[in-house]
Amino acid sequence: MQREEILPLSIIVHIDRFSLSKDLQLEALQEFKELCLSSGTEVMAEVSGKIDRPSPNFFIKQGKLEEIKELVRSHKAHLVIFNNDLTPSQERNLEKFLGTRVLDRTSLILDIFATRASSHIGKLQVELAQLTHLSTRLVRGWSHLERQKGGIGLRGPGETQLETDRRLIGHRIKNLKKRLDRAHNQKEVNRYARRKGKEQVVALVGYTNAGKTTLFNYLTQNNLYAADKPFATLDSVTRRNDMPQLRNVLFSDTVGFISNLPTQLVESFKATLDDLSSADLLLHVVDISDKDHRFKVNEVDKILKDLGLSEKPCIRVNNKCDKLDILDLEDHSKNSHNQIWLSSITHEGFDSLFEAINFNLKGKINSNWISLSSDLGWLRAELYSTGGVLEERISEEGLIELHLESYQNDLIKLLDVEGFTLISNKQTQEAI
Ligand SMILES: Nc1nc2c(ncn2[C@@H]2O[C@H](COP(=O)(O)OP(=O)(O)OP(=O)(O)O)[C@@H](O)[C@H]2O)c(=O)[nH]1
Ligand SMILES: [Mg+2]
Repeated sequence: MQREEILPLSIIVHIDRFSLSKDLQLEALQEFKELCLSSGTEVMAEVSGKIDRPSPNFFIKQGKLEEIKELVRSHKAHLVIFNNDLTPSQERNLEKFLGTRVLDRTSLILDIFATRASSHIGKLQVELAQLTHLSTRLVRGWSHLERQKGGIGLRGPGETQLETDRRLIGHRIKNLKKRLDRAHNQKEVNRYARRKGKEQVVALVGYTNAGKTTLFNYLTQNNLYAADKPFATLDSVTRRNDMPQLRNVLFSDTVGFISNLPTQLVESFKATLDDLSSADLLLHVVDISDKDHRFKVNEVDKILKDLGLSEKPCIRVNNKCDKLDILDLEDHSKNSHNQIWLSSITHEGFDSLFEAINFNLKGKINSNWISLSSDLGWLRAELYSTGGVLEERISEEGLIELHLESYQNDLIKLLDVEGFTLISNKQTQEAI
């Protein structure tokens, strides 16, 4: 379908409906402005205000309406963008009164997504979101379409144009869903292949612009697109870890979240976000230098809860520490297994991240004496290759005994191997 074109000169309007504090209101306006700029429009003026109850006809009150009209006139603006969701009739009434195009927040975000989607799945998802958005508008009253007769060859017998439009959109939505399912089944196969192997998946999640892709690129030595603008990433990508401190780990980079994410987007991206449910561990990446980070952390937590991911093991990664005055990032008193501090640009603080990831995926490190039966020479070699063997001796019965340092979960797996016996220590055995 055709993308709505955003014209260059715009007036942006932020109407607060929830009585936010002055600071939060300014932040919301700033974020909205960045969204508008990144969609490729020039912002000529900003209007903000507050309402308790939106007017059904115009959303805003008469005074604001006049103020915006005057700004449109003096700046010769082509477009008024609202940081709110408008009903189709409010949008139409506003367009008529102001004599310009009017976009609401959902249309704006959909528009940005449409320009950024590059992969096959990404494009399908955005089109599905746009069509779903459009179809609600059709149902809720695009009565003018009914007057557009003459679509020869398009209409079924006795249908009005509105019915035809709905039917065509309905078909297209169904078709898109089918194609998306197929594309995801293909990914499902890949996921199954991974499950059969030894690999574990660590997914990066977080608010848009937190630095997920920059962190991902370092961990996997990739070169995906990262940029100082919202929604730089739209497609989830999974790649093998490239850090020697981690073994058998895959990292997934995902689309960033934003507050008031349009429902159509969440629905359409559900399949992509569903990938998160198969992850073994989440890294919640936070831009700790952003003074609004607490609000953003809450928004991300809310979305994770909606997606049923609250119970998933999660490490909070406070990123962009280089922008703050934190002297020693390796100071472990600040770090724990579920919260660490680092900089994806200077690469400080990563030892703590590796430790936390290993702890979450594999449990504690223990050292134990174990014995191997004579046919387990291959396992002895494998254990040596992990670097975990501290000492070796031969028992009185002639068995190989190794003093082994290993992660608890690895050790549990080894206990299934016939001929592998744990000799010590009592404490570990109880823990297992
Ligand atoms: N100073 C500093 N800048 C960083 C750091 N990590 C990322 N950035 C910058 O932050 C901006 C956003 O980074 P991305 O990696 O694209 O962020 P993202 O979370 O992937 O964003 P979306 O894909 O839009 O959700 C870029 O300009 C990065 O260079 C960091 O540790 N320190
Ligand atoms: Mg990204």
